[in-house]
Amino acid sequence: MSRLIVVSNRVNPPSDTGVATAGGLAMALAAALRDNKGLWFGWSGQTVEQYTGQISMQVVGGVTVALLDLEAQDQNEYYNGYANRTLWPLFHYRPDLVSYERSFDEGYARVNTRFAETLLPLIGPDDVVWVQDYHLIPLARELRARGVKNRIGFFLHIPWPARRILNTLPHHDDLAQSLFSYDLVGFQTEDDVDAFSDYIVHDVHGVASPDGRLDAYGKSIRVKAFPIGIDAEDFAETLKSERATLFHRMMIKSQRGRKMLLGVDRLDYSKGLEERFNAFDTFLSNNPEMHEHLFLLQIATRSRDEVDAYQDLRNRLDNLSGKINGAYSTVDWVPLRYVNRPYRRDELAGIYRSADIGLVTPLRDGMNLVAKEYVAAQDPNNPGVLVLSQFAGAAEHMKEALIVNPLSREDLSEAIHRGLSMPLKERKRRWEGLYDDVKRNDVTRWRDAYVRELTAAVPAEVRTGELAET
Ligand code: ADQ
Repeated sequence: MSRLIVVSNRVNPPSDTGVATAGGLAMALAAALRDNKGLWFGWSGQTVEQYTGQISMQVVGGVTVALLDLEAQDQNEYYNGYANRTLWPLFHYRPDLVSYERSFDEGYARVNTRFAETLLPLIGPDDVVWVQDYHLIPLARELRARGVKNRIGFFLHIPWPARRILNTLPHHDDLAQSLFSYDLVGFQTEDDVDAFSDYIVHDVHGVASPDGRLDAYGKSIRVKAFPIGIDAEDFAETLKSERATLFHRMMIKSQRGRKMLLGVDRLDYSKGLEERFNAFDTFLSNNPEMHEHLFLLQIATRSRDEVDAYQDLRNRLDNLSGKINGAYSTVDWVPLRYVNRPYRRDELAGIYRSADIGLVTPLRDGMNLVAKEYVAAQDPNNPGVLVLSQFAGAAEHMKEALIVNPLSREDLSEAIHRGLSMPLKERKRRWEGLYDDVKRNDVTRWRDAYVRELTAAVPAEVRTGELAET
């Protein structure tokens, strides 16, 4: 029987005690690895003075994990550098925030080589390797160069950019070419598949077939959208937990009859937080009669603090929230509650449930699981309204949300107004459609669909042979 090996930058299976803090993705991957005695390989998150290539194997929550330590230079150039200062902003359509240095490129290549060298001896003849996300795009090429013939798949959790954006990256062709060492390349949405095909067809003169194959660089790969979901069943259980109930009650009490708008995001410029605050400001300015009847709770947990763009954003949001509260607060009312501390999954579930409007308004997002969690947390008899950015991958199928352009303050402000005055019947109708999708297209379905497709893929060797014959 073939074994699954998952490779990702960080490895975080839920420990027996830490289930409440683990995300749905980690739980779904961990379940698959437990089921077929698989392996999860990645960076330990630790740096050492001198790289040794030693891996430490441990069993966490029933999952075997193999962890590699990197050097501080690797962390700076590969993780903080190429992954988070170059690829992340570029793939989120922010070329203005991209920094590119040759040392980042070198660090990215070096770490991918280190991953390949240390993973190589762990791969058995029938194993299937599944690589996650933008940190590790060239990994399959490195493994192939070392003779690995196994099926190797890749899934990109973030958007694939339009080709004119990708063109601004030095050596973009090399990055795209490295994806042709995989058997299956999975994206979040049809839009991402189209953007990648468009680049391959127009910039590389490759050929796209209607059955989802892309031929280029003398190779043929399968490309497909696999929209990720949440673990809806587990989320429903979490919602019933004591802690979720406690948080729900606490929020209702603290609302004192006021409507609550809610945002939950990592503090990241792709999430559209500034635009959301500005739209809320516009809403308050245009609707003075609503003052004191509602507030916005924004939970934005700090992330990637080492990167300047994140510190700048944090400063701007601190200013903006202060400005809004200074302008509108009364002795008895604060319109914007802006919170930077993280919350556990069960706590979040209770908070989501008490929100009348879920504001999910990223400027770009691969999928956005917060939108799905918000829907899953609602009371079917009195559901809240999801306001969703047209630029979130989730908008491709969550059509019953109020879809907005987050770049327009007026659009967003009007959507808030519409959500607040939406009759119960319409709220229920929209929510039922959304919840049906969240339940059906959950993370287990995503994982199983991907692994099934990868396991069935024709191995690279055979395909390349066929191409050479034609
Ligand atoms: P993220 O950019 O992290 O993920 P998202 O999908 O919104 O974005 O959130 C992932 C998880 O983090 C959710 O389960 C959410 O509950 C949790 N989370 C977010 N903000 C939080 C906060 N302030 N406090 C506590 N928990 C918080 C990347 C891509 C997404 C894609 C996912 C999965 O950027 O587009 O949906 O991977 O593929």
